[in-house]
Amino acid sequence: MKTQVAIVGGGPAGLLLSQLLDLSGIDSIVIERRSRDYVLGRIRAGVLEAGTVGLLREAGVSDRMDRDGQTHDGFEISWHDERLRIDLAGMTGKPVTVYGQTEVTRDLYTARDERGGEIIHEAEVVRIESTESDRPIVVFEKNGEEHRIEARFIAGCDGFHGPCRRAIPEGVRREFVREYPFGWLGLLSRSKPANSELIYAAHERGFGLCSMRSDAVSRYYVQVPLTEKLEDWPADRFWDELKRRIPVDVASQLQSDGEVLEMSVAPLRSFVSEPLRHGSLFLAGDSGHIVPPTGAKGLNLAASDIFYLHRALDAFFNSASNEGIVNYSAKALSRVWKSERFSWWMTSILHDFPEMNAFEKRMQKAEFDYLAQSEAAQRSLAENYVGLPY
Ligand code: RFL
Ligand code: PHB
Repeated sequence: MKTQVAIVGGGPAGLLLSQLLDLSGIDSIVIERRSRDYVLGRIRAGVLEAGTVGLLREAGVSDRMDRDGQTHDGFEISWHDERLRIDLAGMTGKPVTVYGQTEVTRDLYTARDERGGEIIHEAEVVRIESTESDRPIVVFEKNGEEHRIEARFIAGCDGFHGPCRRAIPEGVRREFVREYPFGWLGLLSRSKPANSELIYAAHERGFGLCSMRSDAVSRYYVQVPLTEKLEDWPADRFWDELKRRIPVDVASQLQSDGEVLEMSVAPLRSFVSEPLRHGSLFLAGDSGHIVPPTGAKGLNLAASDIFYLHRALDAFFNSASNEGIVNYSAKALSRVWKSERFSWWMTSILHDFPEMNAFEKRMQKAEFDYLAQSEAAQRSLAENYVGLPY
């Protein structure tokens, strides 16, 4: 098989890249390890920055998002029963859009089908060869047989556990990691959201988040120790714990009798791998970096990587310019590191860290009080939450 760009991974990053390339007249093949149903069964991010929304519109996949997505002009942070609203639209002129990653991915699959895009499912990439040449090769296994794709470029959109990052030689690659000693236990429920806007709740018992997917589907999270097992958390225990961490007037609005659609635990991690290009291989999205979900940045960073990568490949194939290719890693990393900082900071001020002493606990409360009193601090938070410019 031959193509211009071989894309490893059919998550949001890989699918969005294949769609944008197609619109620029560039061929690609997407290779995805899982089935389509499996990919669409994963419940992940829910908040889209205005830049991501703009890119999805450019990709021609925005009809459902523009119809069903919720525009949020603000969100709240709480400390026990004290509530603070961050006026995103008032401070930045931009809202965020609440529309689930599952729906984004579904819209991208539909668009790829309509344009006859090639996506090979249940095909596991096992090796990447000749990345330092201009004829790199992707080797994948499907139905017990090995296949090869020869391409001009390879886009590693294969998530944190995929093989592409490891194809960059160890002497070249540098990894930066911060692991957090807790995870988020999430619950998706068929119920009216407890509040019309998101609430990030800091509490001595640990962090809690009230989010949503629509007027009829809510998404909640509680911080849990990494040792915690899903089977130890029947829904009743989850609701009890969440209610203790969120402001009492919000807890009174919580509908805990709706059907539970999904529960899962995700570890929290900050991670960056540098560089994001080696020869003809690019990394984009979670394959190159991970943020803890507290800033709602994971999916949005995947989108900004794809923005830069699409522009670079379009200039290469359609205008014979190498510049975007050469600059991709530095440009993408510059935005990645700022989102890493924001996600790390949000995580640090809102969670209960087991190793924190009394002084550090007071520092967290002081951060909250400063935010509550300072418009400058709120503006900085708002600017980061709606997304820094591309
Ligand atoms: P994805 O979505 O992980 O997609 C990568 C795809 O690559 C495939 N793959 C392979 N394909 C072929 N051959 C191989 N050898 C392969 N190895 C892997 C995988 O099957 C997969 O389909 O990465 P992408 O496209 O970069 O998108 C990034 C986002 O998915 C991610 O940043 C966010 O979802 C992160 N994230 C969250 N972000 C938020 O903003 N809010 C959240 O609440 C939130 N929850 C989450 C999350 C990520 C999670 N992960 C990665 C475990 C919850 C979880 C559980
Ligand atoms: C979600 O709705 O899943 C969600 C929202 C905001 C976050 C993280 C997750 O910061």
